[in-house]
Amino acid sequence: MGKPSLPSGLFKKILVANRGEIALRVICACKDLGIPTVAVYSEADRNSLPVRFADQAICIGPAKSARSYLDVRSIISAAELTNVDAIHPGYGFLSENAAFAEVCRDSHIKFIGPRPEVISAMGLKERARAIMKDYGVPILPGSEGILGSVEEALETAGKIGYPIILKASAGGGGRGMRIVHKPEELEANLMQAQQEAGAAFSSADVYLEKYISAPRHIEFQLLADEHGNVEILGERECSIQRRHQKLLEESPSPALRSDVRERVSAKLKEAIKAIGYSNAGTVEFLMDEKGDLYFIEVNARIQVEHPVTEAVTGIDLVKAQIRIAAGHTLPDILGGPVQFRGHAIECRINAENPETFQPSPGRITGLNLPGGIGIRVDTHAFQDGVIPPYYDSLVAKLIAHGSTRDEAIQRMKRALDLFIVEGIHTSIPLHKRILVEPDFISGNFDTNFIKRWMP
Ligand code: MV4
Repeated sequence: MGKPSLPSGLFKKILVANRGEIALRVICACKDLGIPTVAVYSEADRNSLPVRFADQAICIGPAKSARSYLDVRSIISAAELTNVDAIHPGYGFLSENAAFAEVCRDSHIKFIGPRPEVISAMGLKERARAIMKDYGVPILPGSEGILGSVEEALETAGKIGYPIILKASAGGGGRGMRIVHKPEELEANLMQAQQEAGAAFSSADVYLEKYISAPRHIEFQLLADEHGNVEILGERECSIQRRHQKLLEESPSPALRSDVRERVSAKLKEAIKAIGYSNAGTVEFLMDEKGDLYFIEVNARIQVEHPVTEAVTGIDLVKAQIRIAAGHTLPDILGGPVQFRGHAIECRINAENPETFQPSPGRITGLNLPGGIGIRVDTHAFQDGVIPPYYDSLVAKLIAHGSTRDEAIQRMKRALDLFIVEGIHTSIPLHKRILVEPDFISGNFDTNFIKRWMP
């Protein structure tokens, strides 16, 4: 008898538990794999493109997310009614909800993502931090585990030196953090951090780290299958952000030294294998002024900015997620060593006032999407389509690829000039300004770039 044959089949039908550009992106990957799709939509999204382009569509509730895209019972009912065998959660909404992944498992529907136990573990930031430390992934100096007392916090902070940052273990993405500059402020801040964490995340667990005041935000993309194979697909530079909302991402990072990239990638690969992680995934790091990387958190989902990695590697990450969930092996999916080509940049085009950042929902009365060599647009926007006020304000992602960073910047500027959206305000003018800033062009920036520039 030979080795048991690995599954080469795919899913019969996939339900897309999301909306907007990512729902459309998942439908496209399914079309490329020949898999029929079911769109679910709220009453506000009845006339949206995912509804038009999926093979079937089911209304799951009113506009408010809590009663539609976050309503597990509605989504599972739609899945059972349409007889799908898998659900793709996209990003946001239920994408990192371990309870939802468990309901899927109990309903015999494959959740396209990591196992529920792994989602839970990665959702606890202090646990993820401890695991990474065990496998030699660099972390910032800080508390060993959850803080048990003010005395412990004072002792740890005293040892590592101020400023320090208190983080809610169940928080993440910038929620539930407090910076403390001196010992006299520690007790009150710890009490408030624990109180707020308990209220917001139903866990009062808080840990402590050395605070880096002007870091770069760099994240590694990975793919991991259900057979222990892991590939690291390089990094993305995500420092151009405002209040934890990324505005522009690129790959490779203009600041990451190749020896640091290689060292961290190798450690990460071992850690991800040990965790039993499977899916696409992102591991976030902070870079200090010396150019060293420190782990901060794991995102167990496909991310908004995944197309920049797709551009430089040529790998369809959403297709890979689906094949991984169907039991395919990474060597089969990738078909050879990962190769990196050139440089890619993504601009997030939001429906918002470029000066005040206020949301600007409404009807798109005129639209011209750019194209041409090196340009990709991921969007659910269309002429006369409406951007509803209930969800995040992302209307399009504009991705420029070139053989060098300069060529990618030139192509991005050209595409922004040809990108016309009428009827709503967008962040296009803001992106045009960023791309001509000397500090952006030289690659000399950190997470304070926007704040410093438009206070
Ligand atoms: C930090 C930090 C400085 N020092 N941790 C914000 C998002 C969350 N993933 C972690 N965050 C931060 N953690 C230490 N020890 C600064 C931030 C931070 C930040 C990180 C990435 C991108 C943008 C940011 C904006 C403000 C603060």
